[in-house]
Amino acid sequence: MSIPLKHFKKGSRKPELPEDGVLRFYSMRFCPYSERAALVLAAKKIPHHKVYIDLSEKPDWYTDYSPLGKVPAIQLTAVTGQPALVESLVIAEYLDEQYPERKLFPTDPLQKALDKILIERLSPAVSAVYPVFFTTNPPEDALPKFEKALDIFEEEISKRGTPYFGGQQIGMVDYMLWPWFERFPALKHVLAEKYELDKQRFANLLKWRDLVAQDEAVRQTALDSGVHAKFMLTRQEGKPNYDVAFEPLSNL
Ligand SMILES: N[C@@H](CCC(=O)N[C@@H](CS)C(=O)NCC(=O)O)C(=O)O
Repeated sequence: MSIPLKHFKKGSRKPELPEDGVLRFYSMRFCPYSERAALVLAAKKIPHHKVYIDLSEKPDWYTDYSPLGKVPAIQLTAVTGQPALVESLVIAEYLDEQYPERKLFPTDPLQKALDKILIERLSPAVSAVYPVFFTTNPPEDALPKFEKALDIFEEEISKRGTPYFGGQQIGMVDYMLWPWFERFPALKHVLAEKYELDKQRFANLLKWRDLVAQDEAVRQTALDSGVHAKFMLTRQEGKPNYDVAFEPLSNL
């Protein structure tokens, strides 16, 4: 049974999925939080069915899985009662513990706590840059604020002295931060003047970004910055088109 490659909208029938005990993943293709869950599923090679939700016209049945109507959600169909989980970090941590073959969070509780704090520290950068992505009239100081908020990530990766925030190998902290770093290069498409992060100011962070971009799970889930920009422009126009993710690249 294949699920149509589209975002399900209000009025659509719930997709009929096989009762095969395979985990069900509810997502929106451009949602960075959903991408976190997608990355963990890919890194751990966890089989799953994927259902995309149109967030501007949500199907009524979606609250059966996510009471607040947010993505991501996963439904554990092999577990009694088939519970659903929401919140990207809750999902990531659950999957890491339930599928421990390739542990992504550090086993040291202190390091794990520090990594979680670092993940949260990206929010000022995200808040600063979102109006540039999604509105036609962002505040003038948006980009300086965005860059200032990224300084701590350059300092941190330099201080850690490892290729990844997670150490010598890619870890949960890298996967949880990545979705936003995948989107930042869309700035060069959505702004009138080409924009790149300063190569000297963010030297180690950009090295990290290039390295993470090569990871297998990242390559499986990532979208090109031009596709992100295309979606952002539809959102700026007030008509988010989630399905642009599935259009051929030549339509860019
Ligand atoms: N804290 C949540 C945030 C999830 C979130 O805000 N998802 C957005 C899409 S990127 C969403 O579902 N928005 C729809 C809504 O809020 O109604 C998480 O980490 O999963």
